[in-house]
Amino acid sequence: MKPIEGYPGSKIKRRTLLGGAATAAVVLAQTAFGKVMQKAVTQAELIVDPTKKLGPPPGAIGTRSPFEKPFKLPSDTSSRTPLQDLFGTLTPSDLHYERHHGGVPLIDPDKYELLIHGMVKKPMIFTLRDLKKFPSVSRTMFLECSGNFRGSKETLSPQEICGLTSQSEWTGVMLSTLFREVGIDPRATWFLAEGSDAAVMTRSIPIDKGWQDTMVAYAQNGEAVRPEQGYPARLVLPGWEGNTCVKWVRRIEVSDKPFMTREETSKYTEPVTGGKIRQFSFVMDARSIITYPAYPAKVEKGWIEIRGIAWSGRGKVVKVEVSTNGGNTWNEALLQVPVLDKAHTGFRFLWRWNGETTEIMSRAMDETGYTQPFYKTLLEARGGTGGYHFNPVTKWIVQKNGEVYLHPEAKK
Ligand SMILES: Nc1nc2c(c(=O)[nH]1)N[C@H]1C(S)=C(S)[C@@H](COP(=O)(O)O)O[C@H]1N2
Ligand SMILES: [Mo]
Repeated sequence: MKPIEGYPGSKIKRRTLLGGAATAAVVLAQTAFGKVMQKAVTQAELIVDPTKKLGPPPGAIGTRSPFEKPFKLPSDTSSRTPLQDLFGTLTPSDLHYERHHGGVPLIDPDKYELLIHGMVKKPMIFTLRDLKKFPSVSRTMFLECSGNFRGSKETLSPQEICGLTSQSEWTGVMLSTLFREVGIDPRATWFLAEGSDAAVMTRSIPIDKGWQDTMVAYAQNGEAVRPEQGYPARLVLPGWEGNTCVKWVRRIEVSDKPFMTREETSKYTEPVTGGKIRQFSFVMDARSIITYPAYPAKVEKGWIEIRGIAWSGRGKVVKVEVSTNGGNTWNEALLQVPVLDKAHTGFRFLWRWNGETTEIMSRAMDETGYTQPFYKTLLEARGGTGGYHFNPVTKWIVQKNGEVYLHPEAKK
């Protein structure tokens, strides 16, 4: 940012602009993110004066500017949302995190069927057309994998630490609507949800959650659910761990007991103190993370808008506090309104950095009074081993030279 010399009437010199871009490219080129940026800056130099040449006509499908290259960091089993590259709280569908136990199946929507059977009056099969005939509901909420924590080294970005969460507007039919169609036996207490991927992933879910707010979603952010997110239909359980949100859902079996599937016995359980293991910990606890400034960003002395997101599976976020002095004092951040229930909520705090090395961090509070725990407290509660549902306060160290790194305490 700089004032234009001699304004009004003066022209910005082309050389000045390109010079600025080239410097930025050199600084950024030292990181992996920088390599992508550098390429984009080089392309920019090909553009002469966009006011002198007719641009291409409207296209059949929109594109992202070639200058913007957010990516999902895929591994064999998951890929993560680049939280540090996003603004606001809606995740572009192609940047929604992915977690697959058996890859992504491609399902023909005309052949899709959802069977509901077990402790019901009349078992039924619903086609996709059937699902779309019922009254529909849209709801903006987050999904989060309960395995959403990584903290092995200082050079991790928000994406690498907790990019297994994303937010979409989901549209579909309430499961309670389908429950009424089949007539649930009043003695039923659980149901099994089964996916039609190579993992045939299954989870047992308390029937109350089915009646309360579980959705069979066929649309995401205004279009059909993407194959990676469960096309043509998936379950979305507001505020509950991502694993219960069975994708490519093909079967629901109503029962009076849980089914004790692999994903709720050997997986998706976490140690607590006393050598015990916690099972069926469905709800995602409140969490927040500063996404700017955060690694790999570099900041300058002066005013900085600290930005981030906060969320809770138990309800609305009511408060986010930010500390810029290692936790000695806390300031209430501004929440972006409207604050939605069980949804990513943007927060911001204006900070004047004096250029000295310091620690910045955020902690979220939800409407149940739950406060996001510190790393050490949480680790102690888990008998020193961590596991799923690990939602600690994330601390960033802002160094004198403006570089930002993850606090070395986060070693899990
Ligand atoms: N059928 C099926 N459903 C599934 C999975 C899967 O592998 N197969 N992964 C689960 C896990 S562990 C998570 S965190 C979420 C991820 O949803 P997403 O890939 O749309 O982000 O889907 C859940 N539903
Ligand atoms: Mo997950």
